Amino acid sequence: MTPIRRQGAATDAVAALAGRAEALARAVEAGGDLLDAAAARHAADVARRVGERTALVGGHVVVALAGSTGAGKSSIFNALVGEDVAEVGVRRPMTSVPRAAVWGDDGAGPLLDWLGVARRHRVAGGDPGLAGLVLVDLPDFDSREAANRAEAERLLELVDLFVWVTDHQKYADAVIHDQFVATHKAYGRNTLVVLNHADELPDAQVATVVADLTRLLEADGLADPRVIATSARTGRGLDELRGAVRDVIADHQASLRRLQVDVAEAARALRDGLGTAQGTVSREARDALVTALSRAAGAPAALDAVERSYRRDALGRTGVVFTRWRRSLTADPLSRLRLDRLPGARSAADTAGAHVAVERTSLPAASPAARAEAQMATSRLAQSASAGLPPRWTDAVDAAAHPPDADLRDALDRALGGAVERHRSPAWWHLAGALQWVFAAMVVVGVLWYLALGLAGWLQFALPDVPRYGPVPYPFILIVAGIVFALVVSFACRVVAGAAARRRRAAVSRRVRDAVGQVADRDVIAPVEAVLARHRAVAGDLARAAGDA
Ligand SMILES: Nc1nc2c(ncn2[C@@H]2O[C@H](COP(=O)(O)OP(=O)(O)O)[C@@H](O)[C@H]2O)c(=O)[nH]1
Ligand SMILES: [Mg+2]
Repeated sequence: MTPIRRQGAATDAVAALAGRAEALARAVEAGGDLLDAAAARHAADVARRVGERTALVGGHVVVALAGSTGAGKSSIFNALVGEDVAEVGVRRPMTSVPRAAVWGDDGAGPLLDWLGVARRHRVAGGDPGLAGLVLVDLPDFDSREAANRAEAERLLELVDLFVWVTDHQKYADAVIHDQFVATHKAYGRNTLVVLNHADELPDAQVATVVADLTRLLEADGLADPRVIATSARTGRGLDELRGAVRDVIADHQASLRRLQVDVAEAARALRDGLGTAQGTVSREARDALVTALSRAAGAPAALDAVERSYRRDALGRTGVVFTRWRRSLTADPLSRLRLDRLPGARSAADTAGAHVAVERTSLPAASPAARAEAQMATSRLAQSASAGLPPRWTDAVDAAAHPPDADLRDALDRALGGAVERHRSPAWWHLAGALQWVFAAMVVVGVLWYLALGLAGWLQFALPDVPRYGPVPYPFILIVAGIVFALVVSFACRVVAGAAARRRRAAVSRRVRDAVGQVADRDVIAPVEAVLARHRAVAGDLARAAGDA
């Protein structure tokens, strides 16, 4: 591989890592307070760290010697450096502040600043295979000083390669395994384990302890752990350790791999608390909601009024002329509810858009039962839409599904007012109405005729015979026929009007349903879908950050 191609591959890898870190940052941003707060904070730190670390040029590899007191971290540090730089503790721990040694050309200053390591040593000359190595001697992580432990943990977040240093006395300590090795098991490829103080045991026992330690590391979750037995006193195993570090440096990917794992782990932690959205708002849930909202908005009362008003007008226009006055004694049901907008007139909802002073209808307030039913349909819709999501998200979906009560009531009232309008008068009303006037006129003419005959007789006029059909006089025929025809037409129209009123009710009911459906879509379903879309966006970005998409 030529250096140029390698460089190209490296920039590709950096770009891929940056893309994942961006996806992680986006997920944290989009998820906001719906994510686990601690995991989100950590993820944001990781995303920031990726930017910071990849911006540091120089291709250095940061290797940390970590372990418990007396394991020999500082001694190994000195042995690798080739000078006694770090204090070695005989009885008590000596290292409370991290110390770094840098191999090769300088230029690691910004990196060491970023690591926050102030004590620095430059290794001039030395093994050219180690050029670029930044070796850090960490404070003991079992230190009784909480500050030392915290400092070790802080640096463990930043370094590229972990070298866990232990010895035959402490290698099985739970602290090492549970708190450090196991929690860093995802970085298996960036991990070495050193069993120091090997000179204190016979060779056969060293092999046994290495095997035992390897087993424990596997139990911690490390795949294929590499254990190197060393002695800082005799120099045993140090060449092997140096070789292992050299390999990591030559690989050029250690820092990217560490960050990649950081990003993937942070994404995985967030995904653990994210659940999986099962779907969106179902057709049935929407239908149930629209039905319940229509009822709560007073649609049944409005539709009753539509039907009754139609029938009332039909009978008024087509009924017997002499009995029409009775109808004027009762109010029109649509007017009473202020739903009597004329067809074609712009409705309140059309002009309102938002909150222009809008005429309210006079529909009665929803009954407690209708209101409870609407609440239940809303909650059910939220529940089914948020199935599979953890509580924080289901709460958010539920909140999105419940707009302020008064706003929803207003919107529904406007929707109803816009959907209901007064019927037009169909042609058959006019025809039947005209006929009724003709029949009324026949009756009036017949009656007047008799009155004229009576008056003429009283005044002793000699009159010609009244025309007759057989024995029946014409005025009598006029009166009877007028009444009979009027009753027949009135009855027929009553039958037709009943059916037409039901059809009218059905037509208006569809319009009401559409209008209420629009309110449900805008004020309930769209906000719910928005939360689900937010969940999808977060899940997608986390999958990308974890490298699964
Ligand atoms: N016998 C033996 N003693 C060692 C070895 N490595 C370190 N020591 C001693 O163990 C003590 C603690 O070593 P130190 O490097 O300070 O350990 P640290 O606390 O991990 O930094 C010192 O007295 C060292 O001389 C080793 O491989 N063999
Ligand atoms: Mg030390």
